[in-house]
Amino acid sequence: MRTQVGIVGAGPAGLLLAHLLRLQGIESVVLENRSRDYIENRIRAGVLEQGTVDVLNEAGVGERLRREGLVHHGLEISFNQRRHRINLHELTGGRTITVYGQQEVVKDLLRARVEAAAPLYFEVENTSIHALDTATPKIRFSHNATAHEIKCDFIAGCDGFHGICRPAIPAGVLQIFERVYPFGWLGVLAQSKPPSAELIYCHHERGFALFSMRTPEITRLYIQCEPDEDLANWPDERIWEELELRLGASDLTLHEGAIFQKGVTPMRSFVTEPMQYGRLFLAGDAAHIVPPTGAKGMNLAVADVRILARALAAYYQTGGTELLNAYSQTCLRRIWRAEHFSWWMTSLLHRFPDTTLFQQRLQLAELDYVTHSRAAATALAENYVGLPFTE
Ligand code: RFL
Ligand code: PHB
Repeated sequence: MRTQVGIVGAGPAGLLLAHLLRLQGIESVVLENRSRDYIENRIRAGVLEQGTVDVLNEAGVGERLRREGLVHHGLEISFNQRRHRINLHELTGGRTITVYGQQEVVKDLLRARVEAAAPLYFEVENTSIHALDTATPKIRFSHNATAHEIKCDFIAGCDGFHGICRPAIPAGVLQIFERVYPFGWLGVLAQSKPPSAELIYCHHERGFALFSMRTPEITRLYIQCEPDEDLANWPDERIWEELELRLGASDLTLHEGAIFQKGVTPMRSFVTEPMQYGRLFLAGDAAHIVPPTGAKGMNLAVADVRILARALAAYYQTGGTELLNAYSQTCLRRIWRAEHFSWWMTSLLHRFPDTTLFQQRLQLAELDYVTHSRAAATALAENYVGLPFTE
């Protein structure tokens, strides 16, 4: 097989890149090691920045998002048994966020790919990449027990944190920056009306909790837990009890509906520099991870592939490699801003196992400042809704 851009991974990064390239008349082949059913039902992110929504709309895949996405003008932060609203819309000159499940974005992009009859292979095995520092890098994989090789002009490593592309870069090329947090999130989906129409981020002495949603009838809830927590420790009654305590609100009702999905996410910050080696370009979680407290992961994946698609389009139009050569640097500016914001939100809201009274007082002082100073609230708001694309 021959293609222009070989794309490993059909998450938001890989699928959106394939779509943006197709709009520019650039061919690609997408390889995914899971089944279509699996990736359409994998529960992950839920908050889309304004810029992400704009990219999806401009790319013609925003029709259902506009219909079903829940536009939020603010969020709430709870501490010391009191809730404080951050008016995102007002503080950012009219910007908003949209709650729409990542798997819905994946479904919309998959449908566009399938309707265009563009190449996409599910359940591939033994993916490996070769000759990255030549003009014809190659991807090898097997599909239905048959071995294949694709000769590409470029390879996009969109295969997430545990993928094969980043590890294929020779030792010594990449610099890794990493921080692992001493806690995780237990996330559940429940068939019940969310307690509030907006997200509530809770700082509590028993640990962090987050009240989010997917639809007006489905709530998405998170509880700070051990990084390697055993789900067996969390029967449904304990989850509701703990959420009630951490929400600490007498004016809100926590509707206890059927919990139909449970999972534990460890938390880390991770950046690789550069995000390129020869003709391999990394995008999304393959290159960087943020803890989910800032709701930035999927948005960064979208921002990366927007830059990559534009750089590849420029190359095919003019032969120029200027934008491709600048890819890492261009992306890393936004990535490090999001890394800082995600680390800051995580540090502000969680209970650290080795915390001291001094650190707890600092957290409360910062929470008080963020919820009472317009300048501090504006800093939170502009990061949360996402900085505008300037590149
Ligand atoms: P993905 O989605 O992991 O996709 C990578 C794809 O590559 C496939 N793959 C391979 N395919 C072929 N060959 C191989 N050898 C392969 N190895 C892997 C995988 O099966 C997969 O389909 O990465 P991508 O596209 O970079 O997208 C990144 C996002 O998924 C991620 O950043 C977000 O989910 C993070 N995240 C959040 N981000 C937000 O922007 N807002 C949020 O509110 C938000 N909340 C979250 C989150 C992540 C969470 N978890 C579970 C980690 C909440 C949670 C709980
Ligand atoms: C979610 O709804 O899944 C969600 C919302 C906000 C976050 C993380 C996850 O910070």
